[in-house]
Amino acid sequence: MAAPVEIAPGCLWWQGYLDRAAQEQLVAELRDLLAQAPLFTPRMPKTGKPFSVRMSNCGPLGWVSDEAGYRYQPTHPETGQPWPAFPERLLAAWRDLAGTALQPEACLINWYGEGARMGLHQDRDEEEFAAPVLSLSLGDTAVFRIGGRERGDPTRSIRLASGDALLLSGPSRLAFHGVDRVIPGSSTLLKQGGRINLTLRRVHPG
Ligand code: MD3
Ligand code: FE
Repeated sequence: MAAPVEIAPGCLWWQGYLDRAAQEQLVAELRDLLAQAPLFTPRMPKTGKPFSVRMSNCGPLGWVSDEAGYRYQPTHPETGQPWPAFPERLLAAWRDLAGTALQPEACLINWYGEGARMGLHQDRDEEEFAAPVLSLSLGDTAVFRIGGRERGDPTRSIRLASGDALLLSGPSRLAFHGVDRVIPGSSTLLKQGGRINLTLRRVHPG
């Protein structure tokens, strides 16, 4: 495995962590998984304004958002079914890169179609910030931005390409971050284009 680049304190970036064959295998597993737990359109708390990113989850817990608020729950918000199990390849990535003996409890699946983006935010709905978050990117390249713990802190931008892994630990765990845009046609992995981001997370303290 190539050495990671530290793009902000505690934020490690492995370019090309997954080779093409591993990316294709993961996409095939995700196709089956999304047939069980279909993508849903999250809505903003209170206003109900839809996100441009569509989502699903796997693992014991999943992140959902609607008029009632942001939360983790064990079931899909539309089907009421438990989330599917983690694909083995995701657990292997966590073992390789996360640097903790704790198991992940949730994996949020973000799907970016044409024009989808994610505004600058912090991930604070977990009850555990000591554990890292691990992100894997598949499909079209994203222009990803990360700053500091305050919204106004300076930011740095990197392009997350298909197969890249990003670990958010230490000070970067509570950094503001977002996706400014996705570059159409930048990958041949997903036949219909678009981008998938997977984030493995710990929700509760060990
Ligand atoms: C920095 N996802 O799901 S992945 C998210 O590309 C999210 O879909 C983006 O932000 C995406 O919450 C960014 C990289 C990432 C993931 C989680 C983080 C960066 C993070 C948590 C804390 C700090
Ligand atoms: Fe986030």
